[in-house]
Amino acid sequence: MTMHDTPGAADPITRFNGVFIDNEWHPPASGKSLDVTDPATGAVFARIAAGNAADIDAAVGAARRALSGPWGRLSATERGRLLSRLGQVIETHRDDLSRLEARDTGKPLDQARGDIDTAARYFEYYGAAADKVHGITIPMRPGLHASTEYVPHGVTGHIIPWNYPAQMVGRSLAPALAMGNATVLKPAEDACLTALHLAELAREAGFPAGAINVVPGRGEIAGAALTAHRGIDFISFTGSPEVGTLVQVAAARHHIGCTLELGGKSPQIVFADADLDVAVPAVIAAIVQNAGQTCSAGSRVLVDAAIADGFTARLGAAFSRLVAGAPAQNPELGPVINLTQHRRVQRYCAMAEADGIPLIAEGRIAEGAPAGGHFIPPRLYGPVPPDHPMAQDEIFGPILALLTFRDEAEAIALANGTDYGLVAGVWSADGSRALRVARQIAAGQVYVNGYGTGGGVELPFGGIGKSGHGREKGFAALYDFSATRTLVLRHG
Ligand code: TXE
Repeated sequence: MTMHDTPGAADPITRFNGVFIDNEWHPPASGKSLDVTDPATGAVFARIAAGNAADIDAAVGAARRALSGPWGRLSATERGRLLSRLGQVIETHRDDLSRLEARDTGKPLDQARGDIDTAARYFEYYGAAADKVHGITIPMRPGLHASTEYVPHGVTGHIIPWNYPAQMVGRSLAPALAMGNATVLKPAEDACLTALHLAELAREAGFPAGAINVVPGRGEIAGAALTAHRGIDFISFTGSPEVGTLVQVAAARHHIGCTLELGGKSPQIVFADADLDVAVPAVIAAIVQNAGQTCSAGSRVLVDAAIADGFTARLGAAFSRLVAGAPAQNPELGPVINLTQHRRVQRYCAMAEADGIPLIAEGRIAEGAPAGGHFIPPRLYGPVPPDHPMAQDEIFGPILALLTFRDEAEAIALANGTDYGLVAGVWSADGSRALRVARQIAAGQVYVNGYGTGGGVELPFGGIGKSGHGREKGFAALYDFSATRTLVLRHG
């Protein structure tokens, strides 16, 4: 990523080459822009603003004014209507947004389409929910009336990653807006064009100035400025554990809350009685989706030793049919986002090979895939020793680690044997066993005989341990993006 002194070259997409504050595009205070690279070709195709602390300050100021302006005066129902309208506007721009998302992230076009639909669904869901967050009344002694209500934090800061830019805007901003917060978003420098486009669509949907402000830029500059700003009342962060720690420290310095979603090393536990016709494709989809660059990627498969040989053969055969390619080639998976990620994934593969971990199966890179693309053929390794980095670290690539277990207790111990705890899958025809095991897994979400099924917008999501804390999605996010106010009235 290179800095330029002159934003706005003729060739690359420069339509979103600004900071979006108070419903208007502004040139960044730095006067500089950042190159955006197509992960499938390695070529620069767009420029975005290199936002800095001055832009963040202007955005926070706009958000604060919005709270006491037209945005802050809307009722919950009116906010909900705007959110629902934005969901509809997103759908009318589905084709443009999907193409932009596929180009920016390198993912196959049909996956990008699904992402845009999910982004729209977040706005629709939280639009409908905005006026349904009820407080309670609390029985007290005679003469006292006590009740609760949910009030917005104020200005919320949102830092999101590059793996699902449009979806993340919906997931992070929609519940915050539903509760009446005014927002400042710092999208990721590696992929943020749809996030910027969505800000413009929010204006089209009728959002008043200052409710949504977007400042792209480098994490250590614009992101750090956002977390350090005294005018922020709550921070929502999705990204790496390392940066998550910095965010939490910054939040602690000014005594505000934060939600951290920091990825995972999510296990899929396959018992001997599992329906493999369903489990095998689901295990593959969970690691191949977005080339493994998904916080909830099922990156470990734990297999009952009793079926390990047959299962491994079946999974391996399916793995070797997988093809990585450019979005236009309609592959199962695209490239990884950049050279840094490419090197990181290759480093893990080299480590596995150096440590003698067998490569069970490998997919391939499509013929004619652009030479500059960051493609990695999906790989299945196993058996992987439980304490090996392949079984412990979030690799964020299409690399699946296979481990075996002998009994239920060992399966649970392996599943819980990392620092992470985001999602898990349990596959078994025995319902009581599946439930018994699911309840002993230390993770925010556990799926039985499915993985990530249902789209997830409605389902509370978040981690424990190194996966972070706080909950997004579903009604849980509405509670995280607000504070309980208790009202007590003495009467009579
Ligand atoms: O993340 P970063 P990176 C994991 C995944 C991946 C690794 C590194 O394992 O391989 O993290 O990815 C902003 N103050 N996940 O380097 O740097 C940054 O600009 C404030 C899992 O891309 O954490 C971007 O907007 N903000 C994860 C966002 O943080 C800062 C998704 C995430 O970038 C900052 C992504 C700073 N000092 C990566 N430095 C998931 N949970 O799904 C950077 N940022």
